[in-house]
Amino acid sequence: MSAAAKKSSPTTELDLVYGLGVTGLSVARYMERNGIEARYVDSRDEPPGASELCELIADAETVFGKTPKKLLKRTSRIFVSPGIADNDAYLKAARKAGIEILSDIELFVRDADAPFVAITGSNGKSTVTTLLALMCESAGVTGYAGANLGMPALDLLTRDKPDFYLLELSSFQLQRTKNLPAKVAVLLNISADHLDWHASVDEYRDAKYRIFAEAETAVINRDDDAIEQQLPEKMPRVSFGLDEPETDQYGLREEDGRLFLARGDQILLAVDDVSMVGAHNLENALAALAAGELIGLDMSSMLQVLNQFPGLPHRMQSVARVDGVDYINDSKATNVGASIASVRSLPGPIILIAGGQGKGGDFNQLATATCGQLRAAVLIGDDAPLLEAAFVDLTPTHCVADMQAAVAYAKGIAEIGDTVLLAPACASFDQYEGFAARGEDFCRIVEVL
Ligand code: UMA
Ligand code: ADP
Repeated sequence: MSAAAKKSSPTTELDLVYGLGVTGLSVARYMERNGIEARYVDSRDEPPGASELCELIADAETVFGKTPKKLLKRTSRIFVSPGIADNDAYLKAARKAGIEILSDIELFVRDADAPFVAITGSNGKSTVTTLLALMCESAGVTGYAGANLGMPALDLLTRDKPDFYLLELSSFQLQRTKNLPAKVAVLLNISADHLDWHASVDEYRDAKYRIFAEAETAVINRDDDAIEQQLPEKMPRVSFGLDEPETDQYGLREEDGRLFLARGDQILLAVDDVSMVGAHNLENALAALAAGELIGLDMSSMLQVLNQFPGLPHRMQSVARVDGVDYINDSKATNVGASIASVRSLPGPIILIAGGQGKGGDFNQLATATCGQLRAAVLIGDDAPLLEAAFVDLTPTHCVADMQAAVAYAKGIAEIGDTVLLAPACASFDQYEGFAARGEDFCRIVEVL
């Protein structure tokens, strides 16, 4: 499309905002608020934020549909959106030209006027970030949640100063953020994901570990020894896990035949009284308690949240029971690790609906870990053939055209007491706008049953 030089002189060196989605627009608002002139580039002809940018900065200099290298000669810094992978040719050229490449999170950190908690992990980030926000509210503390979840980080800065910012951070955002002095850094778990963006699993893990680089304190998962090894030696830490906790750690304790969330030997709340479903959500609950304690939230307010919060939509969401069969929407299970956790948190037999874009995930791992519990795997989307190859020798497997056909097939083979579980282990973008649209489609189809 157009390459419009409307404002600056052709030789002026300016900042360049690369990507005009949710993040790029939040950077544009930041630039506008701070009177910083920038150019806006997006490789798409019609990027989602184009018209909003036009309303925001009427004479913004924009280049859409191409990424002109000659513009780099007149660029001081690039603010790049997280969805653009590091091996992008334009970014490579910028790096070669010695241009500073920054994330919106780097800008946020420079301007943040209150301490922040940073939360990452392959799975459970949104749940833990939301739990912490609710716990803050329950304890009468102001905590603004955002970044990879909900409001982009830079927009949080336009609100009144809070007690804490609560940032959900993706590996993409972490990889491009040099300074991250979090008051509390939470690393929930690591299982392979986003191998269509990251060069290797090691690079993905390293991006996650960056969360600790400058943190004051850490919350870590005891199940993953590699995580603890990455912590700077003297960094105070609190661990969580589903085993019995030692003093000052979070875990589960059995008393009189009942299982409880516990801190050291202190019993906190019966597992039966936690509203969220699934063992993985107990880990999330324990991690949120640990982080909440480190920012000074009072325990009873936090436990009240765990007792009441049923979980976010599209995460282990009970949709209906039809003819003695439960239907569960876990559309947000977008990688192999999440899908395994999802299947393991249910008693079975399960009819698993999976498929979409696999992002380089290891479906053999999924097929092996779940085969004992599955009545069948019903597969949809672009990578259904890859899933089929992994499942076919272990579990009855059936490929169908779409969600409608998947639910119909699952209903046809389900027996009383079964669960039909949507936990796709894949991104949804081949068939839907996102995981929420996929989950809503599943719910709508099930409700018609
Ligand atoms: N794109 C282009 N050309 C461009 C710019 C972007 O093709 O010039 C493509 C990207 O390759 C990508 C898509 O556009 O496929 C969106 O990328 P983006 O960086 O513009 O995305 P934003 O709209 O800014 O949204 C991002 C996060 N998305 C990603 O990291 C892919 C959102 O997380 C986040 O909420 C938002 O910033 C605000 O911080 C979504 C997500 O899927 C929920 N995150 C991944 C996840 O959770 O697994 C990491
Ligand atoms: P994220 O923001 O990291 O994607 P969510 O809280 O949205 O995490 O949960 C996404 C999915 O990940 C859930 O639907 C569930 O299948 C799985 N999941 C959630 N928490 C965990 C956990 N602690 N360990 C493993 N899998 C999890």
